[in-house]
Amino acid sequence: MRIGIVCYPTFGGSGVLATELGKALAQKGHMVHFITYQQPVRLNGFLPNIFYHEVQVPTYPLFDYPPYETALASTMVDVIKNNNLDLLHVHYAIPHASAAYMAKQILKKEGKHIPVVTTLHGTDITLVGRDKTYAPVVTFSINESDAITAVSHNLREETFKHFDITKEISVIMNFVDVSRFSRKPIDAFKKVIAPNKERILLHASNFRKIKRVQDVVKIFANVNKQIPSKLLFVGDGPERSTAEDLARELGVCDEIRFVGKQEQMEDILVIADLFLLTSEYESFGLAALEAMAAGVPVVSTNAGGLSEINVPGQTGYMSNVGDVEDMSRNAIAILKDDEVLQAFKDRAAAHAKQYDIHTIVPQYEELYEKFL
Ligand code: GMT
Repeated sequence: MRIGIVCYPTFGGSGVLATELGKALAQKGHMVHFITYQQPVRLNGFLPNIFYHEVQVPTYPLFDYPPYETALASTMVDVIKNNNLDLLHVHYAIPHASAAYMAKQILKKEGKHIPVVTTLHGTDITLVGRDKTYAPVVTFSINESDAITAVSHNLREETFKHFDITKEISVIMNFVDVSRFSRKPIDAFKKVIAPNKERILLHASNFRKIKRVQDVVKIFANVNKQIPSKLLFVGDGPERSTAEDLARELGVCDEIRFVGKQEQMEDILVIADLFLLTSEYESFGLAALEAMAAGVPVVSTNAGGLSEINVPGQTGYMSNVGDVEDMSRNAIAILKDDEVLQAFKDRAAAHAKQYDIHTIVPQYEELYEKFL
């Protein structure tokens, strides 16, 4: 198949998932064309049947807001026509689904039919998409897609709850390449982070308000009182300085490292003992699944789709949003004993296998085949 993939090229979960999907499809022999405004961060290395088309957005003195959506739709038309694409798969509804609708209508006039699959990821539905400045266009363009998928059952329900959707939404859960994440820890790296064999806790996100990173710091401060430990913060975003300030206030700054945005998550996750995810909402929590695949148990909130992947007492624990004390108790329960910790690690790694790339990617291929 010749497939066009449209996504955000950044470290966000939707971009990561879309890029990993494209790479997996290319490895299976499909021709995959990425259409984005920048090279996606996980699109590193060379694969013969992957193509990248950059969306150029020319500026003009009249434009306070250069019309990205128009540039995207025009690029879609160009790429679809010149590469004779069979299907367009857009990730994150805003503005990808409406740009795809526009491209589809233009191509229809020229006698070319292009099926559009829209995958809903999370905040496109639960936060940004619901805003009345976007909602009518989001609703319309989702309904105009030939197929709609959501990354969890929770997100499917949220979509029906908040939008007037007239079509079926299939759930295709997010996936992880288990073989890539099940690595041996690099000892030298572990020694730098935890020279006295402290436990390593880790949080990775885009540090947006919804992630509640201040809860991560509070949990760590509680854990650190009882168990010698270190905290790694991976990623960056608007709430980073809040986290840093709080760490200083709680006297744990020296035990915390902010390592910034990282591409090789597999090398970092594998040295961790516990992943903390304190979000107010997660449609799925791909970062938590990647942690589990690396054999790292997860202490998280029970928001959104997290309860679909984190199994209490098995792969980690879940608490209500903001219940820092409960999450601290759970973290300590997992970390305090070597044997207990190892059992959680083993179960987390085993659990992640059901979301392996080789199980989930065929579900997308099956969906695509319906339109060919
Ligand atoms: O808000 C983010 O964390 C980024 C966002 C995205 O779309 O880039 O992530 C969403 O999609 C991920 C991949 O499907 C999910 O794993 C995340 O749970 C989801 N984030 C939220 O729902 C907040």
